Amino acid sequence: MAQSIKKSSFVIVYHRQPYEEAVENGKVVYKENKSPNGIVPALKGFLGSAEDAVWVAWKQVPSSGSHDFPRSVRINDSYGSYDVVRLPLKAEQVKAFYHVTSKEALWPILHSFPSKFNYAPVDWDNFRNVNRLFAEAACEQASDDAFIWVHDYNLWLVPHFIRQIKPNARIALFHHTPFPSPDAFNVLPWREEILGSLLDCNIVGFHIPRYAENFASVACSLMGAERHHVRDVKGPFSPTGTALSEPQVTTALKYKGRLVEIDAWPIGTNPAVIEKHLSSFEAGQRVAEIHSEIGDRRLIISVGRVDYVKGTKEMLEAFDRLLQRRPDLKEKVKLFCICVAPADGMSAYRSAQREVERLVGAINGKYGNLRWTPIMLSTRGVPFDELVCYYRAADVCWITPLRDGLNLVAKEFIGAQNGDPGVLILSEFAGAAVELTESVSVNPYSERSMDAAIDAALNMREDERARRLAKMKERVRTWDVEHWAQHVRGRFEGLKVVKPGQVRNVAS
Ligand code: GDG
Repeated sequence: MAQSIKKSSFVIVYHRQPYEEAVENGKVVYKENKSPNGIVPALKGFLGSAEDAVWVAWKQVPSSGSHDFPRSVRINDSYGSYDVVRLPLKAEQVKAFYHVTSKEALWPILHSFPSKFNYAPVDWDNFRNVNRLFAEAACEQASDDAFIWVHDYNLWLVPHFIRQIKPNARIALFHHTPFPSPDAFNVLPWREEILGSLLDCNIVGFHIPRYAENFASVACSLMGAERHHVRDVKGPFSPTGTALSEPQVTTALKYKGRLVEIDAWPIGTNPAVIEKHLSSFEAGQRVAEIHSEIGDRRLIISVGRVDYVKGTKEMLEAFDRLLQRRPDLKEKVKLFCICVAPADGMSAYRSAQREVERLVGAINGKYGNLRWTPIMLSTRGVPFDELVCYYRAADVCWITPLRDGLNLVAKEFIGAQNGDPGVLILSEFAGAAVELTESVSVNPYSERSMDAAIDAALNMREDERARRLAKMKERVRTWDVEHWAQHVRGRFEGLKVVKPGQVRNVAS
């Protein structure tokens, strides 16, 4: 552990710390997260490869009294050596900034649920202030022309504050969520301030072209930006024919004499690590155990956080109808629903969790008996080593979000398949659906579509399952997290400072 002194040329700003902090034998330890997938490991891949990289995150501190912890810690893990700088935030700041403004006001709009937008409790001054603190913490670490990479909507105002402190910094902001159409986005009363900050970036990133186009539409219609460069959409995306397809995508906007680049590239997973783990003796044994626990039943798996956008309620209702419609499936099918409960204080998700628990209880009560419980629900996280064994053993992976930025679970399931090919049912409204076009595509807003999808998955012949899986496996392997990293690095390197405060992309 050491204080960071040197200014860094590469700073990542993401609200979460990239490890689990625990106290063991009276000593604070920083444990590496086990999963090779998700936002944190994807970003850590960048830290190890940069010599003087810094990660800026928050750390919650007591509301009153002193708090004594090292602001900066040196981490050495399998990704390399890097500094993590922790911004102290009091519980009430975290609640107002993250639990209320981010989750109750911004999240529903990002996911096109204006009816859930909750304006009343928002303290926008607090949100702005926390964003300013993040920007100041990042700038303290960064050299004048550093590359500062900000992540997600809860730090939307950070680029604006960085630009004020460091006019020559190269700033990117990546969205892990969808970006909605102007009709939904414009519900936000702070829309000009948010857009102004995003247009202070050099690059604004999204998972798929649709979100990039939505952003370009808002920037043009609200702020008077102009489309500077538009190109045809090609791999890994399907340009037409799916709910989130876009045939063309804007790659640069002109705003106040500056170029703001737009990037659409989806995060990948690490299928090699999943395959390696699953080829171990222990994993093989665990998969065999799961098969023997399930017996001659078909195993359906559904994995995600408790969140109304994830469509768990709609999936459970479809499972209820399935058991009602198909008495032949009695005792022949088991749904393992991993629906991880959020951290305390997230009132936005409390009713979603209650609804999931109520439905599971009702379905098990309606169809189950002493030999058979149709649904096994886990609101606790399952260790990653175990999760991938369930992916491997499952016959069907059922992913039905009403909206989802991408959905990494879908890609992890594909990456874990081997032997008897499993079927992926994937909502048309998950960003990953534009890549995984051989999944059984489903519209979670339509009961008929939901019923047809689960029937198709359970009835699909082995040759058809194998054909679809082979195509998706190739895609998940090709467009993996390393490919994402290479792509992003390429875009960063393409940025060239031409004169103070101005940046252009040499490629465009
Ligand atoms: C956001 C966007 C976007 C889940 N349950 C367990 C577990 N997980 C892991 C999965 C996967 C990750 O959590 C979930 O990733 P998703 O992409 O599905 O969803 P979000 O958490 O909503 O993430 C999303 C993503 O950012 C990336 O940009 O795709 O759209 O909402 O890696 O494996 N892991 C373990 N136990 C569990 O029970 N170990």
